[in-house]
Amino acid sequence: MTYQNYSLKQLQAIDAAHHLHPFTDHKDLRAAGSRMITRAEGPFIYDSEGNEILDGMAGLWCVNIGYGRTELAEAAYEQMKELPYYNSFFRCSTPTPVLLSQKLAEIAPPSLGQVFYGSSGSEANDTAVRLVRYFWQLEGKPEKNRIISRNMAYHGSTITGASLGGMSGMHGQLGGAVPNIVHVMMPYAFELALPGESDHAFGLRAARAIEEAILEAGPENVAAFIGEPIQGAGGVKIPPASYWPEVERICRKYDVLLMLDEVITGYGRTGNWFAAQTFGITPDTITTAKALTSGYQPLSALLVGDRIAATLVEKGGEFYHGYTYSGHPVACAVALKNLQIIEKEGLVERVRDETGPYFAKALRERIAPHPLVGETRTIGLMGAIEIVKDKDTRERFQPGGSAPVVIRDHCIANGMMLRATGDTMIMSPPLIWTRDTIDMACERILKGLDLAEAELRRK
Ligand code: PXG
Repeated sequence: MTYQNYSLKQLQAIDAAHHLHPFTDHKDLRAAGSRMITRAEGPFIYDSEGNEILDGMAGLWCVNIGYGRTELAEAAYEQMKELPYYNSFFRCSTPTPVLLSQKLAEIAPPSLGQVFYGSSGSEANDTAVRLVRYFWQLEGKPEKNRIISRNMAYHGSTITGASLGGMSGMHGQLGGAVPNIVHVMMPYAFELALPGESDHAFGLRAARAIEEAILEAGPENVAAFIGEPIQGAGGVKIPPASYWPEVERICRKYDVLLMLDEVITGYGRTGNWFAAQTFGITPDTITTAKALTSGYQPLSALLVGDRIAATLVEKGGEFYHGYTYSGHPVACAVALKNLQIIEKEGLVERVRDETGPYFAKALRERIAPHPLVGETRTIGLMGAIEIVKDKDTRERFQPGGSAPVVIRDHCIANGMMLRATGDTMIMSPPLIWTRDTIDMACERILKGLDLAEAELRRK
């Protein structure tokens, strides 16, 4: 690549002049200059200055098989040579999305055997909303179109994604959200459980908030409930075991469709192919993207349940919906190879049986005792560290999450990439992490916490 001819300062200047970044305060960024990540290998990323950083976020929750996998590059290269692009409209198809659909049907819960492709999680959620609302029209119930979501949910950044999401900052900038979407409480026991309330009871109470929203609207007006099995960008909020089965029961009771957004949790993250399997529930749709290709190509797959698919096929006629890149042959070739690698290396089982439990223990025994840590929680290779000023009272530093940003910056300076969101540090490492990588991560995080504590308590 020709970027080697540019200095970091030059690249930063061009970046500042021409590049509008996602979720970024541009004035801040342009004053500071962006960190330039230039290459990556295995679990590590490297910046332009040669710093090695252990990537605790798998890129952005996606690089599940780690970096530097030449097999994926070869799969893309071979497919590009043979057929770089053709569409799946107008009674055409290409082989790789066909074969990928078969593979996805094999690993998905049994009743979710059909797939609609897009290029991003946001697109897949747009498709899901359109499909669910069209389903009820076809069933003769067009008024059944309200969708229930949750506070702090993240479902993408298109207008539909942001409307489904429960981030108030995003809603504030929309200038009008997609109508008929309402939000209920999230199952976040650390902040929302009542004094003395058990996890089990809290999970049931959080599920009941969905039932109340259904009854308030009237079940005849409610199309679906959508939720991330574990709220990811919102802070790795892992619901109590009682939550999802109760949500499923409530949805079935009122004939409200259950939509799971597994853009983060799909493809092994929780120790099963999908978190639906981890929680033992069967939704009507599953949104997936990210780790479907381990981020090596943009691709999303909406898994569609039998009930919706049967109505669409039997009564739907032409569904006026699709993207130029639906079923992109190169992205699908890369996804097929990625899934093959996950299977061949037994990464899903490894997370379930070995690295997931080790990660949980490591965070619990080594990170949780730190004076800045109120709680650690994990599921599979997804983790959260709650940051508090006072361990006993759970008092936070200033609201708005400035302390976690201080910690994050110390961690990055010590070779550890993780995210700060609100009052929580979050992690979602590649599934190739071993016990040794987890040990290395703990050491680096502890160092970051210590340095941050000295800085925060000085203020
Ligand atoms: N659903 C979920 C659950 C997601 O996490 C999307 C949908 C949207 O996917 P696309 O591919 O359109 O971005 C996501 C994306 C963060 C962060 O800060 C998380 C995401 C995206 C950007 C930032 O953790 N998740």
